[in-house]
Amino acid sequence: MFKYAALLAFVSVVTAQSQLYGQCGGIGWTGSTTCVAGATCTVLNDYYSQCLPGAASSSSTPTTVSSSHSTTTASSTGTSSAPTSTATPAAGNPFEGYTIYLSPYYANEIALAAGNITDSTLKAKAASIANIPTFTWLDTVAKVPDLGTYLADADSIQKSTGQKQLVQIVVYDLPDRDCAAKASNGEFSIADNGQANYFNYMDQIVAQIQKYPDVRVVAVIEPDSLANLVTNLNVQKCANAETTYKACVTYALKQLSSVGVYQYMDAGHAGWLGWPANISPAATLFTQMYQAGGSSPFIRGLATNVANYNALTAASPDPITQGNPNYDESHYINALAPMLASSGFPAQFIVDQGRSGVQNIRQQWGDWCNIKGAGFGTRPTTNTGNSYIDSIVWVKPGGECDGTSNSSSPRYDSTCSLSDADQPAPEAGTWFQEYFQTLVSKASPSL
Ligand code: RCB
Repeated sequence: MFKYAALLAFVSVVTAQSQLYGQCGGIGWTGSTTCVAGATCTVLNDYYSQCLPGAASSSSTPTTVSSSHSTTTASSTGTSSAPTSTATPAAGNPFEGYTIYLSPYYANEIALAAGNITDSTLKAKAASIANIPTFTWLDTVAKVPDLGTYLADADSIQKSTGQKQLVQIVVYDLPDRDCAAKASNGEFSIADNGQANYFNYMDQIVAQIQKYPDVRVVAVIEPDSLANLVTNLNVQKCANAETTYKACVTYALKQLSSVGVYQYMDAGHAGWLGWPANISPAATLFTQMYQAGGSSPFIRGLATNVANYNALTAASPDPITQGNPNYDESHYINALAPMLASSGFPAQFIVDQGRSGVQNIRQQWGDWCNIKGAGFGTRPTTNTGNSYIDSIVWVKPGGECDGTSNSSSPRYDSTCSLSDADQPAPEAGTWFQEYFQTLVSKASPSL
């Protein structure tokens, strides 16, 4: 009882003054309109005032600032502005009210793939995938200029149709990438200037984004990286990469926040960090990274199930999940979100369902490579039925391979030769036609 009273007292202190970076005003806001010492309540837009670092405010009148990220200025001049820490965050779900830009790269892959199918029914279903938004993986520095092309395209679509455009990217080029596996090892190595190369990669991304301040960008940050730091520090390559991964992810969070990119750090999946032994250390690490990134409101939360196969809500637990109460992504998120919130990270989630249409197809939960019999899953939607989840998304572009089954390849990972892995499989990221056709034919809901 005493503890409860003490908690109530604590809560009333917290709600009396908003925390640094907390909300302190805006249409519909019913909470505190003053900020803790050292912060000033600042109007960012009609819907969101925020406690930003600065002279303490004793008044409840928010200070108005003009943002260098102003839509009017940018669209009338067409010029780019320098990165700024005053980019305007919109309150709420960044997906609401936006049309997701369709990746021309994926559309081209789909067009080629459909062209190779003779059965007319399957061909039509395959072709329809080009209209379902996926993320663009910036998995090499050479792909960064493509982002500029897409942003320019999205900008012009937005201007001609009046529909606000959202471009989805995956930032995926850490040095010593995929440290616990081999199939997706990347172009940079820590021993060979990797951190500086990564910072340069990030600077190039930011330079593209700041040219198009009217286009919204949502980014998934570095799949597998932080999850590997939770569970795989016994792997030498991961232990060696820990400091560099943290420095690079921090740099990404700060730089992308400075140009107003809404970010979701990759958080593995229920069958990785959802295990009881893993979830608390995971929450601690994600909160640390959020804070290292300046607790920016643009660090919106976490992405789960990227390139994996778990259900959002399983009809019944897959037998391979036995022993884990978090047997699907909903259970994982519902367990993780309050842990993060209580440590100061008000995380929201996006969940990859691109290849989750068929369940109970794996031998082990840790199997991740080209799982046989997978089908495309629930289409991207903000109608998620879970207030922690901003959107169901398709992060992994279905049809792109997870890893080669050729044991003589330098990036061969034996996971890709397991009995539940589809074979023969080409190199990670390249097109896997037979796999794609199965995803189409087994899609659930059907195409
Ligand atoms: C990555 O692989 C696997 O999770 C847990 O231990 C247990 N119990 C690839 O590396 C992921 O499923 C492990 O801690 C703890 O109480 C990437 O290349 C697997 O998905 C946990 O670490 C308790 O009974 C690829 O892109 C992940 C392990 C109990 C990515 O997957 C792998 O970890 C889990 O077991 C039982 C795509 O998702 C990395 O090591 C497996 O169930 C187990």
